Amino acid sequence: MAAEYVVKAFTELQADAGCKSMLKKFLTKEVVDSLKDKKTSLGATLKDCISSGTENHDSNVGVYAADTESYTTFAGLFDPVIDCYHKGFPPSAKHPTPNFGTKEQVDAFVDLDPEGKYIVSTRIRVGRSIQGFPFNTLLQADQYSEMETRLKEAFASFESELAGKYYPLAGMDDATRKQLIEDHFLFQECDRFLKSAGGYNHFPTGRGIFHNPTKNFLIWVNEEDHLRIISMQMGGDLGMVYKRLVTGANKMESHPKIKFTKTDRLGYLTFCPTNLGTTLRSSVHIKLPKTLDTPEFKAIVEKYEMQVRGTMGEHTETKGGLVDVSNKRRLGLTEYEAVKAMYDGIKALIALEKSK
Ligand code: ADP
Ligand code: CIR
Repeated sequence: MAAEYVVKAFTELQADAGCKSMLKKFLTKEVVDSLKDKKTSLGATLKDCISSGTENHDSNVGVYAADTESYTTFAGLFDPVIDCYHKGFPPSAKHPTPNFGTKEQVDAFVDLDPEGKYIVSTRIRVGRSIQGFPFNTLLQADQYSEMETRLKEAFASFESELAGKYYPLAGMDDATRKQLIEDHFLFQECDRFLKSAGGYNHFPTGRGIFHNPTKNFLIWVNEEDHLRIISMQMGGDLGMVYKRLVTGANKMESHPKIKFTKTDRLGYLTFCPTNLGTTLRSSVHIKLPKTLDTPEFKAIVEKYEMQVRGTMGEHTETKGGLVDVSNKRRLGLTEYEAVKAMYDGIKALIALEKSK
């Protein structure tokens, strides 16, 4: 059954001239033949890993790993996708050890927009997966609940600025939920790419959000990844946002009862191959009315390896000249380098806007 699905998916993708996904590009006849009957020890198949791109031909990428082992069992598909998305990460490549930068390097991240004219808000997130659990595709309801219970206990160890409370999604009143989404603090259940990969199985079981009272340090539980650790605030003070993120990520990492999934080659493992390695996305919501989408803007985005999204999240439209600009690469470089590339790129975009 799974093998038939893969063969049919291959034929349909190849026949769709409008489909530009990496899945279409890298799911070759050879890959289909060699991987269609394989299974990981938890029972994940190639079908599980390609269902998103098969059901959504407008995917950019189109694949998700059903479990940790999928990255090796189905390496024939994942390796070229990883190499392509992260702009040069061949099977022989190895992700560097985590490095958030020296004190001097971090102190050099100053406010990118001290006049407050361009940057509305700044956010940095990292994703983490807990050892011993597969990704959404294979997770069962009791596993979601078990992870939630363990994480709730771990969150209790946050102190001072990072201390806060966990709010489960199940039972949250509608008005609170909608307000949290509108203010960019909470995730929604509406990403069809994620849905097709099984991202909303058993929803909202085990899903929730931890945040401090000021809502500048947050942790999403069981959205796309087991954890998304987030630091965010209004304005362009990237240094402050980064320092808070690093403190929070280190605190979680050192918790005696939670071990994160990491490999020598791919760094931290995530559900989507685009997030592997540092798993870090450092973004600003920025207004650039004179230069947005001009060839000069696009050249800077390319040069600093950045990505442009709509401000309500990935795959959303840009509204009123406000866009989300972030680092694109997360694998094959350190956390510090990923933030630095974005920092320099945003500085260049603001300089361009000022010159017009
Ligand atoms: P990610 O992949 O980092 O989780 P998404 O594009 O899916 O990012 O966005 C998740 C949420 O975070 C959305 O509500 C989005 O509006 C919000 N967000 C992302 N970047 C920023 C930012 N710089 N400022 C404010 N909100 C942000
Ligand atoms: C897609 O393939 O478009 C979605 N599964 C999201 C992939 C990750 N993000 C991206 O390429 N920007």
